[in-house]
Amino acid sequence: MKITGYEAIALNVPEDDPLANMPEEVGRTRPVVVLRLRTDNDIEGIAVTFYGGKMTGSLRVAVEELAAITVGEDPLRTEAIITKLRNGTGDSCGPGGIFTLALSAIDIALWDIKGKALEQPLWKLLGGHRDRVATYASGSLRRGLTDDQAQQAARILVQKGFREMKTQMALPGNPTPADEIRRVRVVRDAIGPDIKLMCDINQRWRPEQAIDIGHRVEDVGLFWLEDVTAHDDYQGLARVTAALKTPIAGGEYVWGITPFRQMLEARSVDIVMVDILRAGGVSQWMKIAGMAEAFNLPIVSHVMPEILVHLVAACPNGLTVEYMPWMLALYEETPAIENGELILPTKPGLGLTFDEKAIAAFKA
Ligand code: SMN
Ligand code: MG
Repeated sequence: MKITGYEAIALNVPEDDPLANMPEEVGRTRPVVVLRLRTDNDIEGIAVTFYGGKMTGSLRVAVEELAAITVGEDPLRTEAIITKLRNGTGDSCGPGGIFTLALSAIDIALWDIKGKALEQPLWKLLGGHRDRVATYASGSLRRGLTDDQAQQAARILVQKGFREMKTQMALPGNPTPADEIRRVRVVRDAIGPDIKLMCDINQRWRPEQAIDIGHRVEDVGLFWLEDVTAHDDYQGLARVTAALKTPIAGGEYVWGITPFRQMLEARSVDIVMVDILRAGGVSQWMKIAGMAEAFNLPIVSHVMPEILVHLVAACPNGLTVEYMPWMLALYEETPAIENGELILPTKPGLGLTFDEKAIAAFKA
């Protein structure tokens, strides 16, 4: 089998909130690039990449330039292709930025091809530890909402059957610690004691602020506090992690695999969150999962549940899948949720088919 062709298209996908219909800003879109990688036996591997913002045009070109280097290669030889791509760019424009975002798209499409060629769903190829996996609603309980809106959205998520959900602190404006604490308390009041509640800070606090507010919300019983300070302040994170009873999650902003070593050795986090696009695709995500396992730590996903469900379910230390629904509209069908758990697909590869009408409608 050989790679014969490719196409990358830039899209603007609505950043709406299909889970609780509580968007912070109506009509906002997210620029993304979708990739189709084709083989001589008519298999098409697909992938999505983003974080390019106003450079999404450049990201699309980068994906096509890397895809061109893969033509003629055997798509099952993932690591050989990754090395060829690194060499092809002089090995100097990674491990961060557009190179890695483009590499990740290629790697995801290669794994989709691998699954389709071997007629197995990706989660089984990667280890197949479980066939259903916990998931949490994300993207609804955002910091820009009022307390009332957050409560209303949280109740809708519970009614929809979610057993886990994520909210945010580091509220807009100049919140006092009391304002921050009130937000998680009102959400907890709305959902009751038995729903797992996570809270994302998106790097907006100082370590000492995280320790102060973290102590004050301990009785809320958060499942985790996420990205409480700058992602690469490994020692600062470690101080927060050591000081608080609430588990600290982090890692989505980290590029490649090597910084995870520093992060784990410094005991910066209790729960390792890996973004597949910043990590370098399926191949690198799985290596980081193994590293986390060696440190006796659980691993969780970031965005794109339709893809990440495979990876989290594959690992013995996979904890839960972030159900961030932004990209679901790109596909004809996405994994179902039953009793608050995602059901693993049985179709080969990613088990996803682009909805061609949606792709045409979202074209940038
Ligand atoms: C997040 C960051 C970037 C894009 C989407 C979502 C957020 C999360 O940090 O963890 O959901
Ligand atoms: Mg986050």
